[in-house]
Amino acid sequence: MKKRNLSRIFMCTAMALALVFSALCIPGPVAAKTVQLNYANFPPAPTFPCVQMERWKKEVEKRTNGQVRINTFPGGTLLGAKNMMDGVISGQADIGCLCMAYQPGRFMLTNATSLPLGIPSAKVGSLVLWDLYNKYQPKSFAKVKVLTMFTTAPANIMSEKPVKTLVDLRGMDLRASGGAAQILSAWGANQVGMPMSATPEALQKGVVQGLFSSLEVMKDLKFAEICKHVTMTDTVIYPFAVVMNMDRWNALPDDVKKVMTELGEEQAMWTGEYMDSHVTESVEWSKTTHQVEIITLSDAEKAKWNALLQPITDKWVGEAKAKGLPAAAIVEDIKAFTQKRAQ
Ligand code: 3IO
Repeated sequence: MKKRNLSRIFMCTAMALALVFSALCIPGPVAAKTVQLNYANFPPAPTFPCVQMERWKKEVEKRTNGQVRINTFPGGTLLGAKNMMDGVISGQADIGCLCMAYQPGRFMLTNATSLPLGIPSAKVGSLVLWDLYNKYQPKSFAKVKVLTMFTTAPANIMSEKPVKTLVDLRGMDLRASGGAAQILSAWGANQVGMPMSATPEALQKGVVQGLFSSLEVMKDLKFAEICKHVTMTDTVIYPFAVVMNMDRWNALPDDVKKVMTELGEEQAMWTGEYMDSHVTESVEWSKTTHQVEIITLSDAEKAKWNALLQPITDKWVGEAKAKGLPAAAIVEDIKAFTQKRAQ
């Protein structure tokens, strides 16, 4: 090859590199570095964990002026109900929404919010859970950044056959998880454990004849088509967490971290309020569209149901103590936070 050709190739390459380099350096929106984050969720898109995910996405994108883009994956398309925590720790997703009831032993401290301690609503439950998390900073979340937490509204029985007494409940196959499952067992039902995302099929196939959870799913998952009876118990909430991969969190610019941190409690409150009002809407819809019967227990009957629940808290206190947790203080704090947040 002639020397002149070689120098021409060299010149062209240098110019091309210079062009690419200057393009990268142009300030303004074209070159602003956007951070893309993948957010995994386990249940179908119309359910409340996904509704809150879309709200969080919108707020973060708005408050960071588009510096952050969130790609949402509802319906277990990126991670499923039971591998949410490990999938976020290992970085398969950047952010994940998990239900603590699906791994009761793993999230023992925060699962104390699903003891029968009288949390009255999703709004209060969400703030109490947030308070409890911030006070105790449990080890189970040490490997992730917790972005927010929230709870369902109190659980009630949705069933194919009416449940009016403990006798009606005995041996009935009902789906629940975690703390709610222990309560069903104490009442004599045959508790079947599985995530909410597996429940529509289990109901369809007759594996279970109902479930024990918050009532917005009567509408969102169309359970009112199968479960024509609801028995009001208002006993127990399911706690949730939204967690982020620690390396991805540490790599975020400070102003983005600030936006997400400030959104933590606000998002808990927003989700609680959304859940509470959506439960009301779902119950009305179930009554008018599917003629669902709402059963309220008499005071005498409710007293019988409640009497069976004290051993559950005692058992949790014993197990938590054995694991070195300040169990009695945790239970007292949940009661005190409930009083404070219900005002
Ligand atoms: C729940 C979980 C996913 C979608 C909607 C939901 N409503 C209430 C829950 C609580 C829960 O995790 C469960 O298994 O009952």
